[in-house]
Amino acid sequence: MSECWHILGAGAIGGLCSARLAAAGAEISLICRSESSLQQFAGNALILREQDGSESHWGPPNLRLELPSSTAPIERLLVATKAHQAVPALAAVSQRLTPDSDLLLLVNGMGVAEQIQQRWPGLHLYCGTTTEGAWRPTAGVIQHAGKGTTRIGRWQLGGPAPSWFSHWQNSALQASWEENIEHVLWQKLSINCVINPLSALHDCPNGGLLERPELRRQLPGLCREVERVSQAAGMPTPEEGVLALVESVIRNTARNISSMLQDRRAGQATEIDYINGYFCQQAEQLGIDVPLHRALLAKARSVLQATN
Ligand code: KPL
Repeated sequence: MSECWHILGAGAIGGLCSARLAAAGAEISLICRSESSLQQFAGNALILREQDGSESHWGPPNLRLELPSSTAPIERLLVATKAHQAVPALAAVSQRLTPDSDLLLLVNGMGVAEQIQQRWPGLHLYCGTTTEGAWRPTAGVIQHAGKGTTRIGRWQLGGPAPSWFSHWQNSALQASWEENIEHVLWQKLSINCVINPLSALHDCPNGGLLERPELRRQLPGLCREVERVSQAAGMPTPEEGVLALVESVIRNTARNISSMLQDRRAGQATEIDYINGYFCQQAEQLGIDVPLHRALLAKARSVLQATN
């Protein structure tokens, strides 16, 4: 296989996908935001550290670093930035897209796909979500922290997988093709809009939400609101109920620091607007009152913005 992927987002997930796709034989162009972020890659190579301590180095010819201002046309683009960075990052390379470009959006939360579709209506838009665990100890180094699955589908159109999906299947990313990616993204959002703001506000690993009685008490009400909005939106709800699903994710990720808490601790902007903001907006459009989520969003916005 020799196929090219451009990748926007040199963070943990963008870096992990770059290394995994390069290992599967794809040619990767990792787009760095600026000259100074490009310079941070020692020897122009990306280093992937596996959980067993082994390391692989990815540089030319398999993986090249470039700037948005480079002129090569982009045929296939993976956007793996923070949700709020996706549209500005895409704008910086939009002159390099062609009428046939495919774009795969792999960001947390929801709402970015709609923004992209509105601004670049001709793009072939795909969305995905991953449960791979990775973090970036320093620029240019990715630490793999846990194996997960990656689910991908065509945004709003469904249909069969394009030929490039084989790059993902041939990689170690355990990718599956989804006929209805909106349902998958909504289910992820249902989980994130409960776990992420509570853990970020109370500065605790996910497990703390079951261990601390004052936090555990909040779960049933929040999950009931998620269930009501999901039903009104025509989204499937898990058979076991949203509360049981959220509790099982909390147990399975008990030691995780949620992405929102990681952002808070790093003093970075969080994805609250694309997780809880999107959820409350959907509820409002559907005429469902969600007082617990509205209060949680207001609290999270005021507290988390202070650290942004
Ligand atoms: O997706 C997550 C996140 O942190 O964003 C969960 C499932 C809550 C795991 O930490």
